[in-house]
Amino acid sequence: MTKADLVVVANRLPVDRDDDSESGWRHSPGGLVAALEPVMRKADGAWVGWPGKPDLELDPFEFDGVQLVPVALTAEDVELYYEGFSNDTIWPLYHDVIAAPRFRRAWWDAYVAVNRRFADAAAEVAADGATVWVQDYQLQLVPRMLREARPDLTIGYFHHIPFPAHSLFAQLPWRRQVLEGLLGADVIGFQRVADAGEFARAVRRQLHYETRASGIRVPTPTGGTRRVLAKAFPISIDADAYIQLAQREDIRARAAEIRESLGNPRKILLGVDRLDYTKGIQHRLKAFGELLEDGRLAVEDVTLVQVASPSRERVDAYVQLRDEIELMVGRVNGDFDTMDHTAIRYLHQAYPREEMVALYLAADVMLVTALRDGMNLVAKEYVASRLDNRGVLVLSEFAGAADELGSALLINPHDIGGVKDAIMRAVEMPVGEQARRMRALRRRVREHDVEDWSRDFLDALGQMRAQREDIA
Ligand code: GDG
Repeated sequence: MTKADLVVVANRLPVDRDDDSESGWRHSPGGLVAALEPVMRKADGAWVGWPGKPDLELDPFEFDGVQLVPVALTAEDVELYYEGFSNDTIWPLYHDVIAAPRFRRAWWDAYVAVNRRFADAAAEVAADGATVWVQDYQLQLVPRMLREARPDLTIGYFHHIPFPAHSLFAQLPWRRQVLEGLLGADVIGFQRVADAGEFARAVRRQLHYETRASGIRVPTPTGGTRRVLAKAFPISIDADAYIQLAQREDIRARAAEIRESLGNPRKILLGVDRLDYTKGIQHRLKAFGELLEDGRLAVEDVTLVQVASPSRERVDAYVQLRDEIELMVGRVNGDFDTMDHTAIRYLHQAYPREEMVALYLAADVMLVTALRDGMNLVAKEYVASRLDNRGVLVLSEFAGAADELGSALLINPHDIGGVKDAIMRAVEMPVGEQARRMRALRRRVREHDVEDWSRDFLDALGQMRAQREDIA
């Protein structure tokens, strides 16, 4: 195996199985892959991750100039480490306990064992003095495991989801181990300034380490201290890619076709989410249903398109959520549909990116009503696609994106009355105001895209390395 100077460690490899292609693999869509691939190619990079199917044992292979290092997971690992501890303990706990987290010791044991496997794979492929960048909540123990195995490495970790308030985090039976795991990194990146603040607070309360601004002093085994940087690096999208898609004639034609097929309503509202209880889909449906009931909106004039792409379908809370959402959609449509018009066009499906952009172009109002969300890239994708500066973004203040996208109509999704008023304001907003707001939103997304994000993070890591070398 060739050793790599830059190693990304993520739960998933950046590829999906594709039996029709020559290599048997294709790129999985997503901004992270797009952002990191150019840097990875330049740096002789390697990517450590799970290939996405249980019990698949594969040797490392090269794909499009990047070395991929598969980590095998058994069906039991998937159940305990991934569906269990990652998605039924950490995910609900870190999203403000919107669903009840379940604490199972067997899940934790599997989480430790699988994190160890990822750390071992990364330690093996990393060249002497390499940089390793660990991604997200499935792998919170990897930074420390790696540091112990390979003190020569510079280690970064980026947390894509929120970090909770200490009163919630404190519920976790393994809270100290998780904090120690993360503190193995030199740089710990969060989406929002508030997330970094909550992390520092948890470190002070649980471990009694000294924290100052973004710096944390972590004791070393030799009796000294090591400085860890914990700060916000808000993630973004590949804005140019969305701009290019939004310019394509076929995609623009498809947007017109979508409007046509909905009966050319005066206004189209859009929601695009993984079907997840953090996204506030029910709050959105409730607000929209009440507006129809109140007569403030009429089904002939307005349609809500809700794409809820299938997600985590083997976790109980998601099965229940799907039932609840589909019941609500059925009720609203049953009450308000006519032969010619539908209130909610609900799609429990995943679409190619081209179709998503066509939907963004077709939508007059984008509804992002997350109850808690690390960032929410959909909000940024909508904004980037609106080349004509028309359209209105309604955005939850509980999504990380709200820190940057202050020109959206910001809402508290729990305040249904407030959500209804914001929807009305969006539907009735004069084009001048739409343009003013959209221009500001687009400027922010274009000026801070995902390439800037990865460069900022890797620069911070580089500085930490330089400081360490200075001291040594
Ligand atoms: C996590 C954090 C943070 C969705 N349905 C389809 C589809 N998508 C794409 C969207 C967007 C992505 O998936 C979803 O990203 P989000 O940011 O909205 O949400 P999470 O999946 O929860 O992501 C989040 C993110 O990590 C990055 O750090 O922002 O807070 O929870 O790109 O467009 N794409 C396609 N078909 C679909 O049906 N092609």
